[in-house]
Amino acid sequence: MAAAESLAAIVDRALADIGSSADLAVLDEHRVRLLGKKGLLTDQLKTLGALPASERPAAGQRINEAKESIQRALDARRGVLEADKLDRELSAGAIDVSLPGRGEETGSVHPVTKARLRIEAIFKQAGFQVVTGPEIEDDFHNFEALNIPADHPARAMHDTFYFPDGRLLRTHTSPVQIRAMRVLRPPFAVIAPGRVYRLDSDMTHTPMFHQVEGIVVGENVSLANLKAMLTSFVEQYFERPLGIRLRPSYFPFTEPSAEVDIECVFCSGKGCRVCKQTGWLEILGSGMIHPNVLKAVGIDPERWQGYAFGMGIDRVAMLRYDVNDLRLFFENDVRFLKQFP
Ligand code: 2U9
Repeated sequence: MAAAESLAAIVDRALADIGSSADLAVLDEHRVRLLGKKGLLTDQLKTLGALPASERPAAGQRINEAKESIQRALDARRGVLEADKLDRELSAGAIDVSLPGRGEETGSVHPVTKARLRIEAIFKQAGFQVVTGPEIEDDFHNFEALNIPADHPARAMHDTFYFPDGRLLRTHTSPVQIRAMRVLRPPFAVIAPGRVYRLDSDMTHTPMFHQVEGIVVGENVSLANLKAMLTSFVEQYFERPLGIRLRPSYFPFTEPSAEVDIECVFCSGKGCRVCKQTGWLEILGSGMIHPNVLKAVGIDPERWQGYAFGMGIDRVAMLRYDVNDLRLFFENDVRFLKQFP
């Protein structure tokens, strides 16, 4: 019975040591000392051999029970110490969620995009549908359907980028409207904003720029309707009424055609450097859709008429946001872009 008593004493002391372990390292030292390969309980098992065979099973069982109770105490204490440790770490590294962030800089909408969205909103409100289409086009949609046949001198004006297979980068957004007109039945009103490409590069031209074109097709649509609509557009876009004038011009896809000037937004028509002392700024081209164009998309020109207009978005963005060099729009210098929050 002496061995059993000393086993009980070992377990009592072990449980007390485990219960008073202040941290996980101390607890682990106890585990090794008690249950390790050279530990106290292992020593106890080794004494079994010295016992008479009849006593061995009962003694072995007592040692195993002692090991189990020590193991349970170790597990329980480890659970407590680990939870304490986690608590301490969490409170030491606490995050104050009310502190301001480290200053992610917010981006801003590019001025050309701002101008486009503004233009779209004005036309949408007037009942126009916004349509888009491919930037890589074929000859038919970019030229042929717009009354610009192969030998037409206007082709030279367009400075087209061609692909080896004869396809091209659209030189205007008119092909988008050709595609739309082949699907829509009159009456309809659409605008086509987007990137266009021309082999041209200087102070006032970039090889890629942005256009918005619009067409209205219906019964009894007239040049007077066009002028009224453009007057209203200009007033909304520049947020003040501005004089507008139409000058006769020529485009293959409209007849008659007119260039549209607005009263200079910088000098209100008095004459300044920007308007070259004329008091007027040219911002649009326009006209009545040529009967050949209507025929090319299967619309009967005897029954339906339409007006059309086109303008450079970059150009009207420059006027609205007071930018004096077109190239600034395409350099993506953050110091420039930051000025349009
Ligand atoms: C269809 C029929 C006719 C669109 C038009 C203009 C006049 C025009 C220029 C303005 C400045 C291009 O960006 S710019 O260089 N555009 O002068 N565009 S009429 O006429 C159309 C369009 C589609 C089916």
